[in-house]
Amino acid sequence: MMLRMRDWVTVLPLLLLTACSMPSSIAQAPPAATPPAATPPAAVAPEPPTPFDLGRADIAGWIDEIAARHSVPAEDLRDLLATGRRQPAILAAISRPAENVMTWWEYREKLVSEQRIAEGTAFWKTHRQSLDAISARTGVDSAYLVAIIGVESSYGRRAGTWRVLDALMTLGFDYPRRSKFFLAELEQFLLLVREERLDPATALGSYAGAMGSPQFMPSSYRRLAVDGSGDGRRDLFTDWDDVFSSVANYFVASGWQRGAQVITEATAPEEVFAALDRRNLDLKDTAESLRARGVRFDPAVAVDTPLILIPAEQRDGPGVRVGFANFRVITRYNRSILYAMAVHDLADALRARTAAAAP
Ligand SMILES: [Ca+2]
Repeated sequence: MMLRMRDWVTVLPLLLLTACSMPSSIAQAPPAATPPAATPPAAVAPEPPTPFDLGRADIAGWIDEIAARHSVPAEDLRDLLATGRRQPAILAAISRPAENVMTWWEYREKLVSEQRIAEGTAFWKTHRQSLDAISARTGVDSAYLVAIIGVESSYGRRAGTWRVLDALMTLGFDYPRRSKFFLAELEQFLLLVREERLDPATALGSYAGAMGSPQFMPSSYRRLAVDGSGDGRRDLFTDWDDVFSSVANYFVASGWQRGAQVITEATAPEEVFAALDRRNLDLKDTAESLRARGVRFDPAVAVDTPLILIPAEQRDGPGVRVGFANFRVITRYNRSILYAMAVHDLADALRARTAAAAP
């Protein structure tokens, strides 16, 4: 994920959700978010960053455990972790309650903005050769690769300004509610640093520790990033071939179907809309079961096609859309139906703009 903290500090659910493989308790939090504008000034300035007390029993125990598990000297681990800083501003941000949950049309206006479409069209043009090659190889349309990077980091411009080491240590050691998750990611980060020869002093990311323009958490980075440029390293910070290949690989690993639909527009009776489970991310319906409830959409969709009925409020009232298996794939990248719809709509807008500009 994503987005400079100062712009998005109130959009916490979005930031967290974008962390690729967040656990389901976070993943199924109400879809993002609060309006990104107007963060009230903090009443009290956050405390300054400080080193961690590595002698603290839980921290010392964790270091010994990790050292033993990966056969590294505990002293080396302590030397590295001694450079980490506890960032109270991260704790303040992650603890801030989400306020108004955005409706789909509000969310869409924020994420599928004219600026993001214009920048994405230019970005696509710049990287066309690489995107086309990776798309042909993997079956993931270039428009979706560009859209993911556009939503995650504004095409790499906003990939995060926190040191990943600080973020993961702060949340792992001092945010009990998600400690287990973030300590697991810290462990993954330490392994990643070693494997990919990253510099932990300078590796930057979101305040939840997501890295590079596609905003991979360390576990996703280790599991799913690929070396698209063939130089023997997986570099999601500066190597666009690696970035595009890795996002495509994430999609493929989540079940992306080449050339298949993502979303189709639909209408539904009011009571069907009202009864929708907004947290559902699974293909619980089929074309047949939806039609039986009065949902109307493309009659060409075969009766046994697995589908999800998606709430999509419009400015003027209720709205629904129907998602296919590829829609579900996008929610694996970030477990939010609003996010997945925004990626799809941005991809559509980028395709339309790019086609219109073609000679
Ligand atoms: Ca590479």
